[in-house]
Amino acid sequence: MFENNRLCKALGIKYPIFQGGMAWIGTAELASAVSNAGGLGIIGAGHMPPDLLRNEIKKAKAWTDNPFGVNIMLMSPFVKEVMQVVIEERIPVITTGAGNPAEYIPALKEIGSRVIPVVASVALAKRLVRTGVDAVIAEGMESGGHIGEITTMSLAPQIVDAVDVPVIVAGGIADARGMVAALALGADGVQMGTRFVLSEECIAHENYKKAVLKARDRSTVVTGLTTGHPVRVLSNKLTRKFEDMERHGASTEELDKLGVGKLNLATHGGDVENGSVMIGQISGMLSEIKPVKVIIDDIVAQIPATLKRVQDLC
Ligand code: TUI
Repeated sequence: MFENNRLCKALGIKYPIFQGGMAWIGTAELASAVSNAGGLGIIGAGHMPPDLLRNEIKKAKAWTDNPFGVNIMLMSPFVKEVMQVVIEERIPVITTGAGNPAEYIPALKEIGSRVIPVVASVALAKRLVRTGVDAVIAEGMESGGHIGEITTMSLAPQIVDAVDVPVIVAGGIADARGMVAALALGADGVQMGTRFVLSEECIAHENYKKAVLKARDRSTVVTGLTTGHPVRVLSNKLTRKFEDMERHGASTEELDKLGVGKLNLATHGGDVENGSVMIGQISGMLSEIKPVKVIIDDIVAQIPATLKRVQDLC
C-alpha cells in the first residue's frame, strides 16, 4: 500500500501519516516511535528554548534512522533561534503552526528541508504555495490547540482545489474511516494529534491521558474567540474562569495572561482542572491507550475493509 503515494515518495516514509507536532508532548519519544512505525514523527518545538529543542533532536536521531520532522510554533518567543537549530541539525521536514512562515522559507529551502505549513484558510494556503512550500497541512477546527474557523470537511476540498502541492489533512482523524474520508476529500496524507496522545510512548501525565479517555463528543470548548487566538481545549475549571472573565469584558492581555504556563501544568503537572488540556473533538471516540506501532498498523490494516464498505454502498 502507498507505493505510489507522492508524499511518501517525497519524504521517504512508508505511510502518509504525520504525527501532529504537539507542544510539550510531541517529544523525541513520540516522534521517534511514529517514524519507526512508518509514519512521520514530528517534534513539537512549542515554546521550547533552542537548547532543549537541540537535545530532543539528538535523542530522536539516536532512536530512529527514519526521517522525522520538527514543528515550529510561530508565536514562540524563540522562533528565530529555533529556526537556526533546525537548519544546523538539517531537519528534513519542517512544519509550522499558528502563523505565517513566509520569511523563514528561503533559509529552510536552501538546506533542502521540505517546508510544510499548517494552514486554516484557502487564502494562506495559496499565498504560501507561491512562496515555494512543498505541501500544506489543512487543519480543520476539530483539532485541539490553536485552530482556525473552518471544519475539516469544508476546508480540505477547498484547499485541495486551490493548490497544486500535496495536501495533508488534519482535524478529527483518528482511525481508518477518518483517513479514508480525508483521502476521498483529495488529501495525499493525514496528520493526527489526539490519537497519538493516547499512545504508550506519549509522555503526557497519566491524568492528561485519563482526561482524554473520559472525553465525550461535546467535552471540548473553544476559548479565545474574542482575543483572536482561538484554542480548543477540554472544558474544565480553567475554561470556565476564562469564559467568566471574557463575559465581564477582560482585556486581551488579561485573557492571554491566564493561559501562560497552563499547557505544561496539564501535560506534565497532571492538573487537568486548572491546566489547559488541548485535545481535538475526536477524543470522544477514543477509548484505548496503545503502542504507536499498533495505532498505525491498525489504521493501515482497516483501510481495505473501509474502502470496501464504501464501494459496496455505491
Ligand atoms: O499551531 C497549532 N496548534 C497549536 S500551537 C499551540 S501552542 C499554544 N500554546 C498556548 C496558547 C496558544 C498556542 C497549541 N496548539 N496548529 C496549527 C495551526 N495553525 N492551526 C491553525 C493555524 C493557523 C492559524 C492562522 C495558521 C496560520 C494562520 O494564519 C496566520 C496569518 O498570518 O495569516
